[in-house]
Amino acid sequence: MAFELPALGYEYNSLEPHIDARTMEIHHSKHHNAYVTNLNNATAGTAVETMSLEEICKNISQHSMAIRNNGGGHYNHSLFWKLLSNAGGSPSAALLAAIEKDLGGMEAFKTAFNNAAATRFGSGWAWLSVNADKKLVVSSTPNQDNPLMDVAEVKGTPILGLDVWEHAYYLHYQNRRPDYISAFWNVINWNEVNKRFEAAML
Ligand code: MN3
Repeated sequence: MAFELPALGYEYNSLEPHIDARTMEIHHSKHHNAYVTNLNNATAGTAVETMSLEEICKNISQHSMAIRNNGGGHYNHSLFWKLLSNAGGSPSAALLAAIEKDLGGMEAFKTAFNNAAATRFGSGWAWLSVNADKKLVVSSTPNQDNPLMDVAEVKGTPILGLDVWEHAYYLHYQNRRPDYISAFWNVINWNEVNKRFEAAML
């Protein structure tokens, strides 16, 4: 069973002006699509092609670099599209309480997350995850790694992530990654984050 490019669930222009339609179109139909194609090529005819992306990530150190990069890329982008919305929303009371307890409040969390996103050298991601102790942690990963991977410095179940590869923002923001990071806060699908937080706390 081959891996497939998921539909976005909204229009390419839905997130404007924060993330422009052209960037969304290229990011989804070209970049994400290439990760899916390359993952299928790397896993065809092997046991890996029937595994879930979560399973693959969990033992990523046992897989090839092609599977790490493209499996990570497929997992990360499939999650990222769901975390974006023009519908607004806000963190649930339970999530806010955990942010207060584990990260020192919403402002401290935003500062830590923005800092993780801004200081990731080269390409990568910023994350908010629930770790094995059911605590919220902010981290960043290089390339297409993520906190599910056994190679991640900070491990956990990601509930929010931001792609800081240049392909995610360069057409509209050029070198202004911090502007893209602040715009991201306007298009977070908090209902999805809340749902993932609840599931990760079970
Ligand atoms: Mn990307």
